[in-house]
Amino acid sequence: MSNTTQPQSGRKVKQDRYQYHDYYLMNELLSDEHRMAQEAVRDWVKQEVSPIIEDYAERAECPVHLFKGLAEIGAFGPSLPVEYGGGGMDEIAYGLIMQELERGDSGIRSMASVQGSLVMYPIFRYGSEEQKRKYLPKLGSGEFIGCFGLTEPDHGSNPAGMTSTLRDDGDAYILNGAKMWITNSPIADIAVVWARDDEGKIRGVIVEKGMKGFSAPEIHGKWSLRASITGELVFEDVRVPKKNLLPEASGLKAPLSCLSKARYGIAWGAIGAALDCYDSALRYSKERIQFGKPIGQFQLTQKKLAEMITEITKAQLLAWRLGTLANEGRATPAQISMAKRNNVFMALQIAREARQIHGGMGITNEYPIMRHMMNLETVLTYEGTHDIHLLITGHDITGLNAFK
Ligand code: TGC
Ligand code: FAD
Repeated sequence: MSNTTQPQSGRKVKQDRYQYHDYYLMNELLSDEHRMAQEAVRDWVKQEVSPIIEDYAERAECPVHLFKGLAEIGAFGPSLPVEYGGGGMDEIAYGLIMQELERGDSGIRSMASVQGSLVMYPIFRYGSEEQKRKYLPKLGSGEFIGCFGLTEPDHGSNPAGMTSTLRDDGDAYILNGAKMWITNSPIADIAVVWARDDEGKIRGVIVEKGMKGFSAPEIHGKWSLRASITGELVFEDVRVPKKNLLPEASGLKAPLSCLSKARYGIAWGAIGAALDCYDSALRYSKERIQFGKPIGQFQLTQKKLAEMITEITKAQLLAWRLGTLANEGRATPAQISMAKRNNVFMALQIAREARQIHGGMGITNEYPIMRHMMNLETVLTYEGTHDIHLLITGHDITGLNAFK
């Protein structure tokens, strides 16, 4: 991908896609630590992600080498304690880091979401001290890659229906079943896997690469999140030592609590993708001349741009307030659902409007728009679909449960 854009007017414009676009001066609400974290990640994305991401996405290849860099900038478990491989920062710093990563690409943010919120967090929250000491430093440093297996081929939105089993067999459990759509599974060293024990209770285990009967084939043919690797997890009589059971996790609440952590990060992350699309559209609208004027001078283009920054600003305020509640330990799962749903949908709408502003150029890889748009189709679906989050809000406000 070139670092310059060339609108059909023929003029070359130096592209710097890393503006704040901070319309309501949110920066004033941040601490020095927040700003430092945000800038460090923004610089890293600019140097390490943006120059290569279009190529990787085009080839549908995961830039696995970025794991080490992500670890160095503190993207894995930013709000987990330092002694357990985390960043020791607060929830707003975590959110800002996800926002800057997703400004680069949703797939890169996914790498961090899964590693930090879906692998390190369950081990931190539900694991034994031995498990924490064994796995967390390696995950935090990027030496180990992890994945999270909840979704099954026949149970996506309804994980309570899962059929994977853990049969008690002396000093081990025998794991059988299959998981589907698992981010990073083909490259993972460990998988946090959810399955039913002999009493039918949902439990979590840490499965290690190389265990007999365990395989993780890649899923090909994705038109979305192409720079992220996705696969299955297949368990055929896998003998998992009992010491790999997460002792404190019992029931569906355990994996759902991990989802809350990741969904929170996505609520912030989606703003980054929206900002990148908006920034590109704003620049293009000033450079692209039609009918003798920049297209940004037409009222219809201004309407699109003005609505974009309005929606981004609303999403930033929602994320910031959610972050302050999360810092106080008061963010509810339903509040997190509302922010995930709203902000991801907002980002997808902005990608679609930005694509229109770029005209034909908007469908090319000279601009990040189509890549973000395609990525956001996944983000709208994973970690709970757009409609599932709506029903979670519906349940919360009415007290009536659509799922039962
Ligand atoms: P339900 O009866 O509502 O809940 C069971 C228990 O869990 C509690 N709970 C939560 N706790 C923490 N955080 C949450 N988000 C929680 N949601 C529910 C709940 O209070 C209850 O506790 P208790 O004490 O009463 O036992 O369960 P349900 O079976 O009716 O399901 C509700 C529903 C549909 C909302 C839930 O199943 C759901 O969220 N479905 C969506 C599934 C989903 O999001 N899957 C994501 C898979 S992972 C993924 O996509 C990773 S992509 C990562 C990347 O690449 O970035
Ligand atoms: P389904 O549940 O079959 O839903 C299909 C449609 O039906 C949706 O529109 C849904 O909203 C709707 N629907 C379902 N139930 C209802 C209802 N009660 N009321 C109204 N509408 C309903 N999972 C993991 O465990 N780990 C991962 O790392 C992971 N990574 C992923 C990466 C990618 C690229 C993708 C695409 C998915 C990933 N997932 C992962 C799975 C993801 O969480 C599921 O795809 C998601 O939860 C939806 O499940 P499903 O695809 O089976 O859709």
